[in-house]
Amino acid sequence: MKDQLQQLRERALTQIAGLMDEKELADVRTRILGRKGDLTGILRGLKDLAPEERTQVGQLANTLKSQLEQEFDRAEAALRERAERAKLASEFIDVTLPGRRSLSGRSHILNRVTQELIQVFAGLGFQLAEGPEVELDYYNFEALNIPKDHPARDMQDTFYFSDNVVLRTHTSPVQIRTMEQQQPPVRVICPGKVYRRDADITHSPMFMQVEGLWVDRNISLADLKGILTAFVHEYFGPHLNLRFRPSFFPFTEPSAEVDIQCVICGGSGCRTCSFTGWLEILGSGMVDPALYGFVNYDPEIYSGFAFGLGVERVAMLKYGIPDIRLFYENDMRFLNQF
Ligand code: 2U9
Repeated sequence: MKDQLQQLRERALTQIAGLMDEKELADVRTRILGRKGDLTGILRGLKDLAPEERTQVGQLANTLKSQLEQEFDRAEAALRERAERAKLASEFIDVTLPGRRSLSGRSHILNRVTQELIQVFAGLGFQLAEGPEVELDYYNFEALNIPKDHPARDMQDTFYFSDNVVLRTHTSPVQIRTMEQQQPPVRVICPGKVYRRDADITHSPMFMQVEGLWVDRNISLADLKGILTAFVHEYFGPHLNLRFRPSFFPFTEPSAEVDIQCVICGGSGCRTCSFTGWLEILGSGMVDPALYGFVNYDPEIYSGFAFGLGVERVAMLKYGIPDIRLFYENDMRFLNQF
C-alpha cells in the first residue's frame, strides 16, 4: 500500500503540473481526492492491514492528502491569476488613442428645402395637403384638362402601370382631390415626389415638387403676383428683382413663369443664368375655369391661381449645385455640406 500511495503521489503531482484551467483542476481533484477518488480507493484496503502497519499507512495517507490539497490549492491560485491576467490583457484600452466620432443622422437637403418652402407658404396662409404617388390617369391628366390625345402629355413623359394607373408626373392631382373634398376657400401647398421619363444633369426620373393652389371668391392675377412676390422675397432675399413672363400650361389661363434675378451673379450675367441675368424659378397661372367643372365649383363664383416649382432646381440655385444627380448618389461628402 505504501507503494500505491507513492505511485499516486507521483501521478497526482505530474497531473497537477500539467493542469490547463480551473475546470480541469476541479475534475482531477475529484478523481484523486473525492469520495470515490483514487486515494479513498487505496484507503479502503486499510482494514486488511495489521494494526501497527495500519497506523503507519494511515498517517502516510493523511500526510499525502494534505500535501496534495496544498498542491491543488497552489495550482488553483496560479491558474486563477493566469486567467485574470489574460482577461486584463484582452480588455486593454489604450486611452491615448483618438476617440471614435459617432455619426449622427440629419435630414436630406431636399427634405430640408421642402420644409423651408412649406414654412414660407404656411406663413402666407397655405395648408399642407398630400396624396398618393401612384395615381389614376383621371387625376393626373383628365381632370387637369389634359385628355388622352392632348399633345401636352408628351411634355410629361409618363411611367405607366396600366392604361389608367400612372406614377404621378406632378402633385396637381392632390389639388384636384382636395377640391373634390371641400368647397372654397381652398388654400393648399402640396409637396411630394413626382416621376417623369427624363434623365440628364438637370433632370431626374424622380424629383420633388411643391405646388400651391388658392381658390376663393375674387381671386385675381394681382393675388397671384402678390403671393409669389412675397414668397420670392421671403425665401431668396427681400431686395431680389423678379419678373412674370407669359407662358402656357394646359391647366392655367393665363399662365406665367416667374424669373428671379440671378442669385449667383446678381443679374450681370454668368454661366448659371446663361448670361441672361435671370433664373426661371416657378410656373404659375390662373386656374382654367374648365377645371372647376370636374370638381363641381361654380366658375361664375370662384376663381383661383396655382403655381409649381421643382425643389431640386430651387436647391441647386440656392446652393450653387451644378448636377441634379448629386442629390441622389448618397455621397456623404456632398450631403454633409448642408
Ligand atoms: C390645379 C390647377 C393648376 C400647377 C402649376 C406649374 C404651373 C408649373 C412646373 C414647375 C417646375 C412643373 O416641377 S416642374 O417641372 N409647374 O410650372 N404648376 S401651374 O397648376 C395647377 C395645379 C393644380 C388644380
